[in-house]
Amino acid sequence: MATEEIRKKVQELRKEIRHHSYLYYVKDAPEITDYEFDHLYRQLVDLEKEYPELVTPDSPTQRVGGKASDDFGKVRFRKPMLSLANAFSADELRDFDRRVKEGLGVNSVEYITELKIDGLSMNLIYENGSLVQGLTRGDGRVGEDVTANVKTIHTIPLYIENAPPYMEVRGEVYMPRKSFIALNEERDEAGLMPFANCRNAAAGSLRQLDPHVTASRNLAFFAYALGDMQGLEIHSQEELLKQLEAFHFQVNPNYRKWDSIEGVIKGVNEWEVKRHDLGYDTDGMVIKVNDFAQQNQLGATVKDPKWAMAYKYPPEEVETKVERIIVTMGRTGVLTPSADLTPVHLAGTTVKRATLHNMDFIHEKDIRVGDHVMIYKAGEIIPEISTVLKNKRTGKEEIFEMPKTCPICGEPVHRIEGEAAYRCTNPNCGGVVREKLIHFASRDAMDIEGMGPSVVDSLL
Ligand code: 0OX
Repeated sequence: MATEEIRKKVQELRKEIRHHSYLYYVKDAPEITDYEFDHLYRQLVDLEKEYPELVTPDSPTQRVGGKASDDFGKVRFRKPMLSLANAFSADELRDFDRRVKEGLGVNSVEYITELKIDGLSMNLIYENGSLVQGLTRGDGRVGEDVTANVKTIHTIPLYIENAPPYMEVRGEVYMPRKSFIALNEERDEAGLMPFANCRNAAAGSLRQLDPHVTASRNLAFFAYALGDMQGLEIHSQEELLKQLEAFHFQVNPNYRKWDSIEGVIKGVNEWEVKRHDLGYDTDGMVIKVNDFAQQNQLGATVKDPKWAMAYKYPPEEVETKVERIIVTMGRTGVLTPSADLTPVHLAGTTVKRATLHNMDFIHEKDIRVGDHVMIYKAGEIIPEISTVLKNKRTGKEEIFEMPKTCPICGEPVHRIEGEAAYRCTNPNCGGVVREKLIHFASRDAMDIEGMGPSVVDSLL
C-alpha cells in the first residue's frame, strides 16, 4: 500500500515532469538536461510500477500505451465544429467586413488574424483538468475518438492546472515539415507510398490503430478555440489565446489584432511570402471578429460562423517538362527514380528535379518521359509532381521501365514481392557502400565534419 508520503512524491514528480516537458516541447527552452529529465521520468515509472494503484490516465507516463479506442468510435459534439467560409481576394474580405458591420450596426470592428495551419481540427475534452477525450472533426456534428493517439502528442497537455471543471479545447494537429520529409524518406527506403503533403501525413498518423506508430510520427498541436465549457469567462479571441497559453497549450505566436479590414489585408499580404519560411504548412489566414459578444450577435449559418473567414492563398504550382528519368541508389540498396525537369522557378528556388519515389508512384500518375507536368513543393522543400497534363501529349512520350541491372555495379535488380521498391541484389555494390558511408558521416549520424560525398568518393 502506498503511504501518504509516496502519494505526495508521485504528485511532485508529475508536476515537475509536466513543467519540464512544457519548457522542452512548447517553449523550446529546456532548463534541465535530457539526462536529468530521464532521471525524473524513471523515478516516476519505478514508483508507478511498485504502486500500480497510483497510476492515473493523465500521468506523464501514460502518453503511449493505451489502446486506440476500438476503431475510432463515433461521438456527437456538444457544440458543432463549424467550418470556415473562404475568401480568395481582398475584395471578398471587404465584403465580409461590410456584412459584419451591417450585422452589428457599427462602423468599426476589431479583428484578429491567425495563420491558417494546414492540419486536422481536433476537439480535446478536459474534465477537472484531465484530458479525457480527443475527437477529430468528422462531419462537424459527430467526430471520431482518437484519444489514445492524441495523448502521444507532447504539445497536448494531459493535465492542466487551475482548469475549469469542463472545457473543450479546439485546434489543429499538424506535422512539422522536417518530420514530414524524414518520414517520406523512410517510406521511400521501405518501398511504401509517400504522403503527398504534411496534412495527409498528419491525418495518416492520427488514424493508426497502434498509438506507438502515432507516437513515432512527431505530431504537434496549435490551440485556437474553445468548444463547450463551464466555469471560464473570456471576452475576446485575444483573451482566449492568452488563456490557452496560460493553460500551457502551444498557441501560434503569429496572431495579430487590427482595427480595420485594410489592416487585415495588409497582414494577409505580408504572410503570403513569409509563410514559406515557417517550419510547418499553412494554407491561408483566418480572420476573426475579436469581441465574443459581437461574435454571438452575428451567429452562424448551418455551416460557418458569420464572424470568421478563411483567406486562402493560391497553391504554388508551375508547369514544366520531364526531360528524362534517372535512377539513384539509396543506402539500403533501393533504387529511386527521379525526374530531370526543364528548370523552372517555384516558391523561391529554381527546380530541376523531382523525386518519383518508386514505380507504383510512376504507374499511378502515368508519368512518361516528355510529359508536361505540374509541380509543387511538398513540405515547402521537396519538389513533387502533382499532375500530368495528358492533353499536352504528342504521342512521342516514352514509358519508363526500371533497369534490369544496377546502374552502379551491373548486378541484377530485384523487386521483393509486396513492396514497391526495387533493390540492387549485390551486398557489396559500390553504390550502397558509398551511400552508407555518406550517411554514416552525415550530421544525422556521426557528424564527421568535412566528410562529404567528394571525400567519400576519394576514399573509395
Ligand atoms: C487553423 C484554424 C482553423 C474556430 C471556429 C471557427 C473558426 N486551421 O489554423 N479554425 C480556426 O477557427 C475556427 N482558427 C484557426 N486558426
